[in-house]
Order: sequence, then C-alpha cells, then structure tokens
Amino acid sequence: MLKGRVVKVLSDRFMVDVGNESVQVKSRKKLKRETLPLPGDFVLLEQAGDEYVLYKIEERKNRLIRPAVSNADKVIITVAPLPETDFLTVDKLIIGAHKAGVSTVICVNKTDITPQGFTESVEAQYAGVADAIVAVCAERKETAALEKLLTGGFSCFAGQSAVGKTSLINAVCGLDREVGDLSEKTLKGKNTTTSAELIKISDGTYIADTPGFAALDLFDIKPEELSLYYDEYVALSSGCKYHMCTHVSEPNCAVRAAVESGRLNGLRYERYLMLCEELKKRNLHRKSWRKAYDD
Ligand SMILES: Nc1nc2c(ncn2[C@@H]2O[C@H](COP(=O)(O)OP(=O)(O)OP(=O)(O)O)[C@@H](O)[C@H]2O)c(=O)[nH]1
Ligand SMILES: [Mg+2]
Ligand SMILES: [Zn+2]
Repeated sequence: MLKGRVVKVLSDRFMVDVGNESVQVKSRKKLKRETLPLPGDFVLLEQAGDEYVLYKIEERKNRLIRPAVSNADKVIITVAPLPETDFLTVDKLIIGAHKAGVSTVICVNKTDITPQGFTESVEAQYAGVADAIVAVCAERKETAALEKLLTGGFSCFAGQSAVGKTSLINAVCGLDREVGDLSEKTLKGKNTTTSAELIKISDGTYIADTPGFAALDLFDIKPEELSLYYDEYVALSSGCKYHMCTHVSEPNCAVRAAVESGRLNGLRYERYLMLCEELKKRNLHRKSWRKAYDD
C-alpha cells in the first residue's frame, strides 16, 4: 500500500505525489462520483500489476466547493485592478472559506498598475475580515510578503481569471507555467489555467494553482444565517436589540449603527444586503417550485 496526496485530477486519471515522485492513477468507471478524489486528498494506493489503483481516500479535514480542493489551510484570494474586481465574488469566496473552516488571505496583485487608493480600498473593506492582506507584484517579482504566508501547509489560490494567480506562482516558485492575456474586447480573462493543481514547495508546503472564474454561485445558506459568516458582524451582534438580528431592517441594530458611523465598511455592508436579497429570492423560488412539484 502506498500513501500519497492527490495533486491533479483529470477526466480519466489523477496524479498522486508519493514523496519523491508523482505517480499516475487511472480512474475506474465504476468509481462513484462521491468517491472521486479531489486535489488535496490524502489517498492510499494499491499496486495491481504494473499500475496503481485507488484503495481509499482518507477522511477530509475540509472541502472547498470553488475552487474544488480538499484539506486546504489557506485560500489566497487574489484581486487586481485589471480585470476589474468583482468584490461580491471576493465576499462569496470568504463565505465559502468560512464554511469550510479555511483561513483567508487577500492578495492584491499588479501593484505596478494599481491606481491611487485601490489597495487602501481593499484594506478598508477586508481589514479584520480576512486573516491577512498583502500587496504584491508578480511582474516585478515583488512577492516576499506573500511568500512568508505560504510556508507550511496547503495554500490554494483563488480568484477571477487573469488576476495573476499563475504569474504569482511562477514568481514565487521560479516556474514557467502558462499565463494568459486579458481579452482586449471584454477586458476579462481567458481562463488560461483549466484545472486545479497542487505544487509541492517542500515537505508539508503545497500551493495550488486553480482556474479563474467569472462569477460564483451562491451556496446553501439560509438568508437569516448569512450574517454568521461575517465575523465583523458577529462581533457586534450582542449589541443588537434582537437576539437573532439579521442587521437588515431591525430597529436598534449595532451593525447598522456601526456602518452609519463609519466603523464598519459600507461597501461590504451594501453587498451583504444584496446577498441577503439574492438568498431570500432563491428560497422563495425553491419553495414555490417545491409546492408546484408536490401538488
Ligand atoms: N501589470 C501586471 N500584469 C500582471 C502581473 N501579474 C500578472 N500579470 C498579467 O496578467 C495576465 C494574467 O495572468 P495569469 O497569471 O495568467 O492570470 P490567472 O489568474 O492565472 O488567470 P487564469 O488562469 O485564467 O485564471 C497576464 O497577461 C500577466 O502577464 C503584475 O504584477 N502586473
Ligand atoms: Mg492561471
Ligand atoms: Zn443587528
């Protein structure tokens, strides 16, 4: 029996790091979807003739849905001035990490082209929300602040296409993985990286390059529970009049008061209200759909 860690999953096979080398394991058709490995999984392999087959996936410490990896310690949410940052996506990534119990780093890339105030605005929105915020430049190989955070454990990059996830990994690891330009027409990324892959930096230190995305779906969260994924709101909620305050329209809400006085970031709060609305609409839609189905 051979123990290893899944570094990449393709449609018909996956690659497993077994210490000093990487072995290829063919996926069997009979493998059920829930037994398919994810990048990051610890697995046991069995030798069958001259090939290895999957014997067991070890219990997962956690599992992120987007990007789809397991056993991550940190998610490095990368943003840049170009392509334009969709902060709602950043919020959703933070919620996803929170749900999985993974810590978060906001990494502002492309400081060579950031307009005045961009990094400061990111800091204002996510100070006290993300576990760390760093500003770096892959182009000029100014990545020391990020490198410090990558030591030990498994850090998974995430973010929109073309923010420079692969470029940062290239700069940090001295690699030459394929990077892609922005489309001139849409100023959006071209989804250059197509599958998640763990890169081993040293024993116990892995980073993962992942495909970028345009927009993130919502998750299975009840609208009244959304605020539980906002640490900065949870910290103030004991000051709200209602025990189960959702900080939307309840009277004497400590969170709204903090937003009004500027203690909490207003942009993030506005997006929180939007997400709440989205979740409520989706819940209603689901209920009516279910009712129609039951009738
Ligand atoms: N000016 C500037 N451009 C950068 C920097 N880092 C990356 N880029 C450029 O941004 C573009 C996208 O870089 P990638 O590394 O492919 O982005 P990605 O996030 O991996 O994109 P996907 O694989 O599509 O998700 C490329 O044209 C890079 O040269 C930087 O620090 N400054
Ligand atoms: Mg990439
Ligand atoms: Zn409240």
